[in-house]
Amino acid sequence: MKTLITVVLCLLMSSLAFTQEEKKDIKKDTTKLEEVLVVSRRKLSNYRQEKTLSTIDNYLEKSNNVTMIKRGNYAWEPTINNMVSERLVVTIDGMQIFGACTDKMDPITSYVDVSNLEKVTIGSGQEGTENGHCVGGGIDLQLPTSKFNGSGFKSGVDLGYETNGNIRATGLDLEYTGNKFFISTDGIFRKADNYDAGGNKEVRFSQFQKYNISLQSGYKFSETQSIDANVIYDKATDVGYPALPMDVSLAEALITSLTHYYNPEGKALKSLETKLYFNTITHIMDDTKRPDVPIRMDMPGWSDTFGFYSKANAIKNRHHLTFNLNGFYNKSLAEMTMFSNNPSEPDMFMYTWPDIRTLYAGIFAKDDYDLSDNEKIATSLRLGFHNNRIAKEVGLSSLQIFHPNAEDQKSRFLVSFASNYELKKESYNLSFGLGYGERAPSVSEGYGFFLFNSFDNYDYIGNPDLEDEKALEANFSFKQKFNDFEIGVQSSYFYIMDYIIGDVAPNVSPMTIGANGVRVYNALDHASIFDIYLNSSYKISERFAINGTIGYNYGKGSNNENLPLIRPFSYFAELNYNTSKFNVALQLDGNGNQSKFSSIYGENETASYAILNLNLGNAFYGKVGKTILKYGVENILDANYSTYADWNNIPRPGRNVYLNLSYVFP
Ligand SMILES: [Cu+2]
Repeated sequence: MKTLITVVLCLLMSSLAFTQEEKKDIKKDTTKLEEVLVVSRRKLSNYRQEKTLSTIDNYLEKSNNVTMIKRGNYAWEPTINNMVSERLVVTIDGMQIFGACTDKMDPITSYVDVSNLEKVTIGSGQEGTENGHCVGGGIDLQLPTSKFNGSGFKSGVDLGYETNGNIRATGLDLEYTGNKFFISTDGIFRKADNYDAGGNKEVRFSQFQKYNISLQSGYKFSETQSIDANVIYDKATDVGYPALPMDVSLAEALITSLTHYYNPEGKALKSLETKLYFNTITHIMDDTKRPDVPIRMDMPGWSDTFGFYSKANAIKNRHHLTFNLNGFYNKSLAEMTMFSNNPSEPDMFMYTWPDIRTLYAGIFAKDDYDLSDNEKIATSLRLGFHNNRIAKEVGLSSLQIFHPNAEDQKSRFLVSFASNYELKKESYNLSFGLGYGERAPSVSEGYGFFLFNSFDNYDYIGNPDLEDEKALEANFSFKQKFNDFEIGVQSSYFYIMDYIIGDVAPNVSPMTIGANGVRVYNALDHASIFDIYLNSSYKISERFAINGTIGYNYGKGSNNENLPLIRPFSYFAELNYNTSKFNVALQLDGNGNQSKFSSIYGENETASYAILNLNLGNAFYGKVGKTILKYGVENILDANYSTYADWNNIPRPGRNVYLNLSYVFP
């Protein structure tokens, strides 16, 4: 292990005298706190040599600030700056959508696939508030923009196979683009059996199966106006969650939107985009395949969201202005039925989310002001009204057992603002910023009823009286180029007030058989989270390049305890060789041991690990199309390991050989 760290450090240091050109299709700028990952899956070289049929989860995981929490081999939960979903705003093309699982088995990212998306925008901290309020950051999964370029028919086929887990994936897309009309459709199917951890140890209940289809169509009325309709249907069945006591028999989403675009010419207003949307999610958990459960349960959940946004872009002198007026209405309902083992006793039924209605309306404004040709100040503000209502009366009376003063409604007024200075020079870039943001508690934090958390083995009860969580934030980044060498540092610090987390309720007995007890959501007076990443790259020659990243993260609460799910020391290094028709990359990816774990929240010390991956790609250009072949070996040394982000330490996949083939018919 130590030798590996030394190797990484040497790689970073040795490159400490030299720069790499910005890779064309990577658009990854370390000095900005907003990162754009282009889902360029049918290109030979893309960010960190990703597979063409890689999942969105895999894409996201390559970003510095993002870590994926894994409860199995499917539907990973993204975190930004060591903060989980409640502290983030995750949207699909600006649309709010909320998972229907009380146990976080269905993050939003699990309801789309790479075939649906064009790019992913990741904003760190208050840079992520364009679509909603957050503390940790925002992820917007962006759909393809409409095209009216008359390029005619186009199609593509993807085929993928991976040995570990016998993963099969097939994708097909067809598109027709005229001058006034376009239609495109795509479908993807993925099926996996249980995977093996290092040393051929089968991880039971790690299988999954899903398909996703989407249809997008647009019509251009005039030079300045067009309309676009989009439907995504995503259905996962037979999804195993080895880290949890239950699996999922159905996770289904229908995501629809209608968008109007207005792009006037020769005016200060450059674009006006208005979207109306609706999405509905059904989530059914399943314990019938588990051999021994103390009691059988049915736990379905539903989430429906209606919403709109209207987004304007304007340029006036040196100001680039963005406005976004948005609103949504969400209905979240989840139930639990416990089937008695003794036929003479009645089954028990309760609402785990008692039909919570959330109404939000807000406005966002941002001004990017060019101080000079290479200096910019960006200032943003979001104001919002947020209201929660408990629609099931029995849900309110149940919560009143723990919170006697709870009312059926609660309204909040939320504020976020941020300011960022950026300097871009020939050889270096510099930026720093300050921000303040607030967020409302999530449905589970506010209104959840006996939600079992298998991480710390407690049942959780929501708290309708929670204050807004508030965060002060400072960030800094710097990047310097020296000929062929480039080095960058990026860092952020969050001081979070009223940090929401569960408190043990000593006199309450849990509903879940075998649970340690009950926790009620409450807040720490404050908590601090800090992260710093050092990135470097060196272009050894025209075709050879190396790049590396090391990261350090820290998180502590006002109770002097470590916060849970804080990433330990991490490193990544890659040596790559690129030509226009072939590339190869050798990667080293690892973490130090997690010495600052949070035992009170169910963590133990996760050991250090390092894995090696080899990725290769070939491009063949024929008269009738292009073929991209990607293949390689992941975890070459078959290490048996788990990371701090693996729920209940479920081990990661061992050695895996993969092959992805894409054919693009022009
Ligand atoms: Cu679930």
